[in-house]
Amino acid sequence: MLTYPYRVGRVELLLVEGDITKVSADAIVNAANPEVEHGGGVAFAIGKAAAGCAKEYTKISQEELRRRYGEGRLAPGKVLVTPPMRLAEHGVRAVIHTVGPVCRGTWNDDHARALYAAFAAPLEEAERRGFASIAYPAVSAGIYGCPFERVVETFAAVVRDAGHRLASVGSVSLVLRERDKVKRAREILDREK
Ligand code: AR6
Repeated sequence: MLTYPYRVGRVELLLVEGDITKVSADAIVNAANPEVEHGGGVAFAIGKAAAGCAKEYTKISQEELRRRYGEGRLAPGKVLVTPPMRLAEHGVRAVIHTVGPVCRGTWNDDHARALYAAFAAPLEEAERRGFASIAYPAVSAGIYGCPFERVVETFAAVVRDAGHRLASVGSVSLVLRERDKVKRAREILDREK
């Protein structure tokens, strides 16, 4: 996969062009909805790649949600961890679900705060579990309609802010499928260097 490396303090930030279900990282992050119902977008792709069937992975995720939190919704800023199943074949040890804000083409301070929390929480979880690497999709930049540039900037801010606290995680990837998005993300990350 085409990879563009950046250094943020002691953390390596990797911009990767490709399919997140093919990435080798200790943890991959899912852009979930509060019901962890993996019906579309990257969630569907991860569910299908992990369990062979997205519906089956939804069932596993919803059972884990009830077991972990005793309720049927994943709150913003919280994470749910589910087993990698078939993703373990290329080294994935956990899928970490996070819920980003619904922007519908708009952007305000509430969106900014919610997206920051949605990116930060999986990184903290990965650190807690002693993982060395984590890979994210562009949370909220698809069906939830947040502006792509703001999503990339928020991701970069989370990595920058967490950098000095991380002892275990040394590599944080943002995985984008489309080449034009990678180009736009590179422009943003190059600007912030
Ligand atoms: N690899 C990498 N990126 C991908 C892949 C993939 N295989 N598939 C899609 N993307 P979205 P959201 C990109 O809509 O906006 C789901 O149905 C995609 O191009 O998946 O947070 C959930 O269940 C986009 O840039 O997530 C929720 O209901 C990015 O991943 C809802 O969508 C995120 O797009 C969440 O919406």
